[in-house]
Amino acid sequence: MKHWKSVGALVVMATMLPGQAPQAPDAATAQALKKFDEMKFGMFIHWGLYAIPAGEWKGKYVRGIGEWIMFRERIPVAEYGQLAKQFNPVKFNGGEWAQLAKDAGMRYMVITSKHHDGFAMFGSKASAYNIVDATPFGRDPMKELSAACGERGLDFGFYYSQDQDWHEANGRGNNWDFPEKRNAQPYLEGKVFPQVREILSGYGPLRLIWFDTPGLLSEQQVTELRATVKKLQPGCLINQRIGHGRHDYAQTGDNAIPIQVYTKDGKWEVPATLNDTWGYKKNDQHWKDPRDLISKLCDIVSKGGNYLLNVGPTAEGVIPADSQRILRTIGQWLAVNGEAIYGTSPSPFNMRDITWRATAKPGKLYLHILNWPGKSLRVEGLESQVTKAYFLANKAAVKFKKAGNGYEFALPAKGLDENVTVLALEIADQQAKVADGFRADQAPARLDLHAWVARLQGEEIRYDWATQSATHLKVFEQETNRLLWYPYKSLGGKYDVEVTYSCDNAAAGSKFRITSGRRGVAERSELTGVVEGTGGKFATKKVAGVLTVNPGAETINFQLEGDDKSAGMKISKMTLVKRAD
Ligand code: H79
Repeated sequence: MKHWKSVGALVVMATMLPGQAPQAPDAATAQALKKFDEMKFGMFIHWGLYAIPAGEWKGKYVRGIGEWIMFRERIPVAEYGQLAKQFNPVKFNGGEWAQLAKDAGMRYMVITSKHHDGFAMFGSKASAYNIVDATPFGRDPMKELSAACGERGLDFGFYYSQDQDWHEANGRGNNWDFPEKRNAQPYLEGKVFPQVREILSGYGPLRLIWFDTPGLLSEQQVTELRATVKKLQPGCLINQRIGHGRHDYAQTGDNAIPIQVYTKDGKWEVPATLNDTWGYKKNDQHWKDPRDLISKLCDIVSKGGNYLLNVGPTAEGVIPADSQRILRTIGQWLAVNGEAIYGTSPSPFNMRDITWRATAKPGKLYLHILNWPGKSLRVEGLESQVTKAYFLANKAAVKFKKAGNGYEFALPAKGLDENVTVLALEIADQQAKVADGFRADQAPARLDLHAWVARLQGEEIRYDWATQSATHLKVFEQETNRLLWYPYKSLGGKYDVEVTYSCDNAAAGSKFRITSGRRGVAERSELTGVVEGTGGKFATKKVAGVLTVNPGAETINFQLEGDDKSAGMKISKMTLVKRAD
């Protein structure tokens, strides 16, 4: 089991924010980036042979993300490859998938042309291990999909796993069939470069290519990979996970949202799941709440990012009904409130509470009210003169007055939308003026790290808006659930830490650990303690000790250790209070 950890650590480090600056864009790339920035919302599709076992192998449930089943079960190539003979997605209809994306308000689609299992989901001359040559289906679904997207005005792109390929002796990852030392170069020349040329040639203009888990390729190899893409389609954007800083735009970790507006290093995107898997798993019914997803869309866009939400179609070629339901709910919200999402710029404000987020257009601000504050909304630090305020949902005018160093808006007792209500403001400046201390890049001295903006790592852990806390914290044998925050760049120094949580007295006693920094790095700072019972009510408790946050620390983590009692804890937020010393 030990190798899991080392693989995991490597993968995680390669996918962390903030990463290196992107390549300086040429004209074609700059134009593509502008379009990509305006789109904000896309559909990710993980579809491959792993949809057949769908999270079960030899009658046994397999934990974790479904498309990793070959790796986790150490399935030999000869055995896994047999799945191809069964792959016959007769219900596949590219037009339906593209229409779903359209109905969801998504503006682009990214689908797995080849995942880590090495199986090409397109007709490939470079490797017979592909959907046209190795399955009874015998069709190239990617042709149909790219055409269906084109017809509906959706941009199209491919995911391609460049370094990990468990089907190949010289691909990374499969050490059960291929224990000998790998040599990546023949694999790159024999499979990766030819296949990348194929997907860039046969499927129309690609908005982007999405590489993943860069791992161990050399700078020279990655440079060559980039050149292979740009030679065929100069305007095809390359994501950060190509490695070595050879990207056009950045990624956060999977399901990870940074807590601050994050624009200095260029465009970025959050890849995320609707349940706990990318590839289809028949037993994963841990669907995320549309309200949470809509709120996260607002949050991400307010910070300058795009949201790439995943569906995992079945082996028959059907997108699960729950995924469709969730996406259509988001689409209905966007049909009313899209003006506050598409083509907007990031919030000029920093993120000091959970109540609202903002996006901007020239002369306008959109306040996305996530957590209804009651009869009035205070917006502190807004110095521009507001000339008009109204809800996007009904265009009804909203009364407001100057208050403190900002404004106060009079609200009805309840929101207009059960998810997020958007309040549009017209302001006298093209760009909102914001007071010192409230601007996007300025971390407040008392910083609430809400569980809502944490990356929730592990199966089943969820944010629950009703209690405003992360629930279902469990300690699994291998993968402890964790909450992880990506700190402000301006954060640094010594902090007192408070935790707001609830725990039944009977469930108390689990150990917790709070860390700042990076695993295995000397400047890592750590606090530990024992979860005390709170009688099931939310309470704020100060943690003993002082947390040191080094500027540039990658993450701040909260995790439980020890025993199953931890399942009784609900965590609402962690607060960092800057110390004078
Ligand atoms: O394509 C999706 C994932 O398959 C891919 N990125 C998204 C977009 C991805 N590659 N690596 N990872 C995600 C990190 C995976 C870590 C884990 Fe494991 C896989 C945790 C559990 C299974 C490897 C095996 C590390 C621990 C056990």
